[in-house]
Amino acid sequence: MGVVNVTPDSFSDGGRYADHDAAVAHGLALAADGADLLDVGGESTRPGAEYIDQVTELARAVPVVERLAEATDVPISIDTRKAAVARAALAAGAVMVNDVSAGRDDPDLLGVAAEAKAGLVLMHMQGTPATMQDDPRYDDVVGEVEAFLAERCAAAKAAGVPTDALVVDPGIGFGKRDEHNYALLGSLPRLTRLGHPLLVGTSRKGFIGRALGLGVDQRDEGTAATVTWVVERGARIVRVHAVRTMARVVRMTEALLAATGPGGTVTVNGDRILLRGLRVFGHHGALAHETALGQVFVIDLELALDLGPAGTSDDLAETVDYGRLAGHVAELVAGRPRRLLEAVAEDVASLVLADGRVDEVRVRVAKPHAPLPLDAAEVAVELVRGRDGSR
Ligand code: PMM
Repeated sequence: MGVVNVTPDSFSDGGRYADHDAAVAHGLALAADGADLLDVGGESTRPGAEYIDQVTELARAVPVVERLAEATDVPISIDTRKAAVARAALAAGAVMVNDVSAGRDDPDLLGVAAEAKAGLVLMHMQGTPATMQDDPRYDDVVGEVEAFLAERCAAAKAAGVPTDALVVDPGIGFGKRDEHNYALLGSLPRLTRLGHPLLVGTSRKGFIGRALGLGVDQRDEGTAATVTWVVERGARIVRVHAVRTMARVVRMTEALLAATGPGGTVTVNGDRILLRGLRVFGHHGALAHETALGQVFVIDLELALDLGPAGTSDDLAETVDYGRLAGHVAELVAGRPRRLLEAVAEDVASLVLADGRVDEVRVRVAKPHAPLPLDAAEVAVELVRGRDGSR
């Protein structure tokens, strides 16, 4: 997805394409450079940017959409938070709406996308562009972004947008500190499990500038590193400024993936074997009566591995036999007493990863009858371990 900003103040190419002729020429150049999508925006959403009125945004973006739609077959998306702008751009030839507010700023936008049978990008943002970088805070950024995107997908579906029209985006740099951006970039496979194509926009953003100590016009190599990273982890669309360079980076990353399969700790295709609610009697605990009397532990497992070979061959030998695995885990948990649930979970993770086909495992160990001073529904620990020892 190539960026065509028709704004005087966008952080990267702001001002240069403010004029319609120049924006159209830039869009056509991006199309020639290999863009699969052109994202036309008339409102800057860079940190600190002020809200602009509908009339200005319409006047900036819609003529550019119209002229690009006439001049190229590359599909066009409209980057807007306003239903009226989305409606006019769709009428002018756009086929997708990219809403950085995910339908919250103008709830009519969801209905507009539904009616036009358009694609719809729902992005996470904490706050608004004017204030989002003031003091972003999260308890669990990945969990919160995941829950937000799931909720916005449900809202879009309720407004009539078909499931297969939805694209989700973690909103890199939108109400996020660097640590939040990195946490999200490290957890993209989890977001792919929402079941919608994942769009990621890292191009020339501030966290790259801070990592390299470089200004906005010198961040394309840093952007290239992030593009490889996100494609390997399941992103289907990357929103970039330097289309020719990044199209090559994507093609090379895809060639590597095709030849070698996904590396690292996580299967890029999101394949999983789930084993939930395995109840085992064991003697783990920090208290003497727990070790003496024992109690029930409930284990949930999620294994990331490529299920393609077994799916094709229909041969159990090509995959993890979950029946056998359940037996081995039950034996382990019923065996050596451990003081902490963390240690039990770590033991189980090591056992699962002993099968070299498993790229990553999520282990959850719950103690339904934990001796707690207060009334609590459940106590559990959960950890994720990768084949290469990553956490
Ligand atoms: N980033 C910008 C603008 N629009 N839309 C989506 N879906 N995702 C993004 O990451 C995103 C976006 C900011 O970059 P710009 O000012 O260069 O357009």
